[in-house]
Amino acid sequence: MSEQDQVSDDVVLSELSDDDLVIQMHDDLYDGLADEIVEGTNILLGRGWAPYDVLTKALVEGMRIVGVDFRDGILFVPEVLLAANSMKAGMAILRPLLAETGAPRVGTVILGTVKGDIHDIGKNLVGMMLEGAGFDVVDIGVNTDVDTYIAALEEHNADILGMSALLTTTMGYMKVVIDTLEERGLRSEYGVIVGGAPLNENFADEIGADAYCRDATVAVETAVDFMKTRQGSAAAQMAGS
Ligand code: B1M
Repeated sequence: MSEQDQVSDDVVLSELSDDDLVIQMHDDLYDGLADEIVEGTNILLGRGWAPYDVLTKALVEGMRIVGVDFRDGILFVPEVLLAANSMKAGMAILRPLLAETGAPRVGTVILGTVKGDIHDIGKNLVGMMLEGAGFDVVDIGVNTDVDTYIAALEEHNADILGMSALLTTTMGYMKVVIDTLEERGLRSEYGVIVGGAPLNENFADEIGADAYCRDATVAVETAVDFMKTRQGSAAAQMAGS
């Protein structure tokens, strides 16, 4: 047993104050301790925390810290994978809670990480939040090529295409997808939202997306606004016909 495991074993999560527990969860995420993340998530929920707060304050913030040390060469891929799996274990508990708002169904979103890219935590989080806001979300996974995106849009009669990219080397693929939609005369059928850490507003404009979404909350707001506009123009068309 490593020294780190020993220290972790000595900590009784349920005896920590909320603030200390959140800090401990950041450490446990960093150390890739999925069981502890599950336990901490359940404790915070049991203390009345809103699922969204557990997600953002304990899990997303923990992952942000992991990202900094990954960038600085302190953590490497195997450790980051363990951290990611721990994060997913916590997210699995939160997912049904975030989805069960009873919101009416508002539209269908196809969600995927672009070709060449296997980062899926941000995408999954966006999917969870969209489901919670009443969207049907069809998650087509990672490393998604243009034909897979378009087949899913058509098969599910979708309203919105959501693309995620975490690498500067893969974000350009979003333009391939949008250009192909244009070429096939399909672009106006769908709203296209894009997100991921290396993106920004300018990039989204340049590739012809409808919106860049900084985070999952903005993705939900943007998707809801898009559906309102779409339903408004459909109603206006019907009134005019
Ligand atoms: Co990777 N990785 N990674 N990685 N990884 C980054 C992205 C990196 C910034 C790390 C770093 O150097 N600091 C760096 C990219 C550098 C660059 O491109 N400039 C990097 C690298 C280099 C790599 C590899 C190339 C490393 C290697 O192999 N040498 C490799 C690439 C693999 C590939 O994809 N082909 C790789 C691999 C991995 C792991 C497999 C180990 C793991 C992924 C596990 C998984 O996802 N299942 C991993 C992880 C975990 C990260 C970091 C540490 C964390 C990403 C994350 O999950 N963040 C990341 C560092 C960082 O981002 N700071 C890093 C938490 C998540 C909640 O945030 O995904 O940003 P995020 O999502 C946010 C917003 O961006 C937004 O909403 C979310 C939250 O609200 N958002 C959307 C995201 N998608 C959206 C879509 C929307 C709307 C909003 O609409 C559709």
